[in-house]
Amino acid sequence: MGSRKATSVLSPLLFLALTFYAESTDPTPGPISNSTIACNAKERAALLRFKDGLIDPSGWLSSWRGPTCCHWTGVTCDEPSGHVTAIELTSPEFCTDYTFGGDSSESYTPRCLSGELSKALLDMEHLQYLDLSNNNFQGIAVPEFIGSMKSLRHLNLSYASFGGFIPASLGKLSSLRYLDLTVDPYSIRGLWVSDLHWLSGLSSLNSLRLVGVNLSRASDHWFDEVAQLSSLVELSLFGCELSKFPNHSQPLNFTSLTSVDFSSNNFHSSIPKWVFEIGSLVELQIMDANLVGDLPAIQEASLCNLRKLHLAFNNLTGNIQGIATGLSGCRNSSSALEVLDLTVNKFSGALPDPLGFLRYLRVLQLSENTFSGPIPSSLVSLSRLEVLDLSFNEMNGTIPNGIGRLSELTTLNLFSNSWEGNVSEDHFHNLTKLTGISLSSAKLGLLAFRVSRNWMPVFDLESIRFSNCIMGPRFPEWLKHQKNLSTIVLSRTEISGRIPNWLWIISPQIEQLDLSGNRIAGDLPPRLSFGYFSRVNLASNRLEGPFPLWSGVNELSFRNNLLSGEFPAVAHLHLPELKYLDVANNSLTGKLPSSISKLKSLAYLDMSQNSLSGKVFSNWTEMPNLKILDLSRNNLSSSIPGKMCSLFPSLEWLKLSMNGISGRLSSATLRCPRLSTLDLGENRLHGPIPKWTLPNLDAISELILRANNFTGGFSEELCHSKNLHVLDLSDNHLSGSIPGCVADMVGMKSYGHYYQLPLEFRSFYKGSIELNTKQQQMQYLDLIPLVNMIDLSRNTLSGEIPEGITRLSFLGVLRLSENRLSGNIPRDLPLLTRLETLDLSMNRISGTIPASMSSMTFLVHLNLSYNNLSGPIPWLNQFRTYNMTVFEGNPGLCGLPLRNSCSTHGGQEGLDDDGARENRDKDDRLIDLWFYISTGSGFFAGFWSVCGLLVARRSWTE
Ligand SMILES: *C1O[C@H](CO)[C@@H](O)[C@H](O)[C@H]1NC(C)=O
Ligand SMILES: *[C@@H]1O[C@H](CO)[C@@H](O)[C@H](O)[C@H]1NC(C)=O
Ligand SMILES: *[C@@H]1O[C@H](CO)[C@@H](O)[C@H](O)[C@H]1NC(C)=O
Ligand SMILES: *[C@@H]1O[C@H](CO)[C@@H](O)[C@H](O)[C@H]1NC(C)=O
Repeated sequence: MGSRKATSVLSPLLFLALTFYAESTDPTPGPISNSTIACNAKERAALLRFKDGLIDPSGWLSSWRGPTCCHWTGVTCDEPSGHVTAIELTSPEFCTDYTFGGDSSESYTPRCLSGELSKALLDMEHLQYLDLSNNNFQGIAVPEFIGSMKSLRHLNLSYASFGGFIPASLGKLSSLRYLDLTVDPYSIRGLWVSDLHWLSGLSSLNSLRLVGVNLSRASDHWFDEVAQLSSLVELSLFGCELSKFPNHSQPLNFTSLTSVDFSSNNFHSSIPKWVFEIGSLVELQIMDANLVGDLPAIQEASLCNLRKLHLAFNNLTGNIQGIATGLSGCRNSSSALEVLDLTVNKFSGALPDPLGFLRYLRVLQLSENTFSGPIPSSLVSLSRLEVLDLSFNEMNGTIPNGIGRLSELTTLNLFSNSWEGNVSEDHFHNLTKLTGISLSSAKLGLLAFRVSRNWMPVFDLESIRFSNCIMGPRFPEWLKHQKNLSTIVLSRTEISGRIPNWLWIISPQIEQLDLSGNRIAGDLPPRLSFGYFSRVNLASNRLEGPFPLWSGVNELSFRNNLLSGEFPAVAHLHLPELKYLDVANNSLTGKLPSSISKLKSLAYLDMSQNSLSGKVFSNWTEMPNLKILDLSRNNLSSSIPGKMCSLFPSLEWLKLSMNGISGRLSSATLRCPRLSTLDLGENRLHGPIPKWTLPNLDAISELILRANNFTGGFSEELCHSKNLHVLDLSDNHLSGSIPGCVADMVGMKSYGHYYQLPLEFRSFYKGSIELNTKQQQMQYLDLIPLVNMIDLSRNTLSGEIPEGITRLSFLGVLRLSENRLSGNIPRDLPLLTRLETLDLSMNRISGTIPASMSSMTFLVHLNLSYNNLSGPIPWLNQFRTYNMTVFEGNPGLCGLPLRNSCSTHGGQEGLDDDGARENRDKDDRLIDLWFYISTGSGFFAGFWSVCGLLVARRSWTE
């Protein structure tokens, strides 16, 4: 899980890591050492004018006075001529825009230059080296005249907040070896080019760094220009908004290009062949660049100099045989490869055996691809390997115990594959440097971790993550000797019994503890302190006793345990950091203390399925951050206060179903601006359903008021909600007719804009709602968005079913049973091609069953019983799967599966007048049409793609 989370924040970090890394590989020598010669008078005057143009609040250039200008800070002269050859004023501080004007609490003034660059620089005709990096020139342009500084060999204006267009005059600097115009990614300034033709003038350039410069206007030709720089050693075009990765057919003239970085662009294409034809490459990085497709064919021994290959965070496909080929056949019988990082791509196939011949390999990161097959046995001969990450793939087989010989290994990540067999002490024999290990298999029972009880491992772990791997029944004793543990994940490992005391003793160093899904029993220590902002998940065990007060914890789950007693009224004094609390399905009793609302950081609170009582929200204070609140299935009473939305201004998900909540619902209750899921089902609310108003009307996507005592009519505003896709008003006393405006419910016309739990909660628990979508109540988790349903059953609605309901093209469930509806079944019902459940039973519906309904091949659950339907049952397709209970109680119906056949049934022949024949012809045409459409789209494929997905979690009513 951790590694998945990390990916979303990676890009900016990557940027920093990479650019700072690049900082240390300057191939040009720095300024020549200082001397005691007197400086040239003209150049001394020029330096003073240059200084005058600068703003220097810290007095950094205070040494710039007196005659010996060669001794001034940052100035270097040539011996014996006294010409100024170098100005190096790179700030050692953070001078970026966001530190400027930031906290100015201290009197300390950082050494940061701003102001302007004086033309006086032109008077230093021997200046070879100019470095003004890390200052803040507040968006001034790179001056045009720099192009006339003919002697310049080294120009570094990186991280200095220059802005605007880069002048093409830079192309006149024919002696330039080093050019760095890197833009600070956090700066509000930006640098652009209108084209890159000027690059061709820089024929001596060794190092080109345009990190963060917007090259989008040069995107079509950028490589043509770059390809002419045949002396390049280093090229970094990280984050340059390049959108083309061109093919290039002419032979490339690079002979010394060793380092290339094209990361963080948006190529949306495959890697062109030429990239792997640069035989001099030592380091190649193209991460997070929207690369797609297979790798190009790579010639044998073409990557023999390559030490680092980073292609992580793309969508590359195919196998990695080509890379293995390019790395093989090298002289000295080994490639130089040290780092191979293909994390987060779509590479597939088995890992090629030759991977094991890369004897310099230190880092092998292949996680989050779809590699399959076993770990190649050759891998265990990579004696320099420090990081092996194969997690989140589809690999299988046993884990070779030769891994235990990889004595340099610090990180071994084998999480989330389909491993099987046993992992034993042998697997760790020589891993003295191991600090992190993760291991899990696809399902419990395939993989076991078996070590002797008194095993003393040779390593000292900081992090262990085991899941779906049998380690129990005893709690692993050997962990006791691991003194630096901060992450302990042993979920679904068949551990039972009590948690040993030593684990609680190290709680202050724990950042993550996950023992969920075991059979751990016993009481918990009432007081502990965990590491600050730690995450503790003990869900689905057999833990007992009162709710403990563990400080430092940020995320806490005791879901599915046996905790009892009252929720402590002092919790907020001990758990002020708590953001996530899940105590659902325990045995908490007593009044829910109003002081729980003093847990001001709470964003997620689930206390459903306990026996909590008391008046709901009585005396609660505002909980500004609460987004998700589930108190369903308790014994809470009283009415919902009108100020609920001001108590929870951030509320998105509210579930209070199955309590004893009574009273009327005030319209103020419905004005939470972000509330998208509201489940108040199975309470004792009464009175009319209040008028819905904006903005909540547009936010609401799931509304469940089932099984209360609501009266009055269907609230027509609901027809105009933009997102409502689950509407359950069943089992109330609603009367009147179903308004024709239901035809306008846009939420029922697509799957799509639906509520999802905020990202930060998704790894923990997915909010669920219970719905009567089939014959029974089902619990829906992440599939809620695929359920579009209207349930108005068990009310006293009358009138006809509005014909417009057939325009709700994505409706999956329509239940109108047990009302007083009359009229006919809408003739265009087959337009509802996704309807899975239709229940019209126990109404007064008359007329015939439209024969076209037999084309509704998705319709799995149908109930038409106890109405006044008549005529023949269209015994075709899906209808042949229905049994007689679907049709019973309609005395006028005939034919299979009922016993009364149509020919013997009185009045059946009477249908054969002209009007009826016309109707039947129309129906037959519809059958043809709909049958064609439904078979054309593949009945079974379609059926399983929707219904198969909808296989929801076991119904709690079972
Ligand atoms: C350069 O000259 C200054 C002034 O004489 C002196 O303080 C400094 O140590 C010298 N630096 C080197 C590297 O010789
Ligand atoms: C490589 O050099 C040759 C000869 O100088 C030149 O004709 C060719 O265009 C160069 N290739 C590239 C890609 O610039
Ligand atoms: C891969 O492609 C999908 C679909 O186009 C896109 O959503 C995703 O962001 C891409 N992933 C990467 C790492 O580029
Ligand atoms: C691994 O999976 C492949 C299919 O991907 C299968 O053919 C092979 O038998 C599996 N091997 C083991 C050891 O389960």
